[in-house]
Amino acid sequence: MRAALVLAAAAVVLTGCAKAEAPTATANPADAQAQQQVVKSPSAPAGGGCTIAQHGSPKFDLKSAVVGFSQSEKEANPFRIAETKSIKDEAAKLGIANLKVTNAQSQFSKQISDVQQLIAQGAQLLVIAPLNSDGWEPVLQQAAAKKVPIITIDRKINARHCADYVTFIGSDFTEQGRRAADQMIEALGGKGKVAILLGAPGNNVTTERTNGFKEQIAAKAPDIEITFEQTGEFTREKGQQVTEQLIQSNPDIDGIYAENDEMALGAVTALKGAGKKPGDVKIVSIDGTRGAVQGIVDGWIYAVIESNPRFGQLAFATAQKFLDGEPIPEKVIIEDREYDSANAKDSLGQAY
Ligand code: GZL
Repeated sequence: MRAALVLAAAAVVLTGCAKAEAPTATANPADAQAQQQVVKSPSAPAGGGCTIAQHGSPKFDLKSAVVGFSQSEKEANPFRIAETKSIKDEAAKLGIANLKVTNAQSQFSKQISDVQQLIAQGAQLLVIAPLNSDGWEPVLQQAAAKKVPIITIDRKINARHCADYVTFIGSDFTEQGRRAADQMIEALGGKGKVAILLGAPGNNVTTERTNGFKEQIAAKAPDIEITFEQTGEFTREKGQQVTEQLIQSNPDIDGIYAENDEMALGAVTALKGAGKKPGDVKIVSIDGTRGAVQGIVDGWIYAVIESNPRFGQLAFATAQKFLDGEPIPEKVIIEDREYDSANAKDSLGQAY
């Protein structure tokens, strides 16, 4: 049942229909809601998508294939832990016995060499969670020479659809920024001074989350002023450090937009250290980790926009459709849920 549902979802995605709701059954009912992936596909690209014939990859049986998964950041961040688990769990469910997993420990040069090694070890399919959007040429050339298909998840790479990568599966990060802005506008009643804890530079996630937030604030809340922005590099330690500086330089700050939960939780630690009380500064964040959703329950965080890391089912279903000769769209967008004071307590189980 589940496999059929997931493939059905992928089929809907692959044929470019507007939207599919594919509640996928899972072994663990508690995960059922969390793993429900609502996928919608933008209109299929003019070329009708990427087929295995166009790509040039040989056909192979996914179950007996060597599959390489390249994770980007160290697994201190629950987003990364959940993402890697999702890939491993789905590979196990599908009986893919030869999954090779690497972790670049947040070092881009290591991620490049990790993937080059996976190719040298005979990977027939690569699933990559890219740390950066640029600098992939050496890997792309090596993969193309061996006709190894690449599926990118989570972040985009600046490369050619089909010639370099089969598809990108991830969230609409600009929309996440807009939704975070809507929550911040509500939290501040439409006016006040806001700081942005920017994500790490060099990837589309930071760029799009920032642009989406700023566009929405400009369009909907002219009385909200963005008076501070600095990267917290998506880490808790840096998020705390930057917020400690922020409190000193901008003691009248009303709100903090953290571009991921790890930085938001670092900010909470800094606010506590400065003697602030829950709600003194309104924090809106993105990811949907358990710690941040608990922060809503405790009053320290106002709202969290989910960035769904559970790519496993869709990544392998999309790979199978590719191997079956179906055209694969340039991107497959997963919809994200939202947490606020109204649902946080009851939804903790869906957080990761
Ligand atoms: C989003 C992902 C981001 C997460 C952060 O898809 O790339 O990177 O939101 C992580 O937690 O650092």
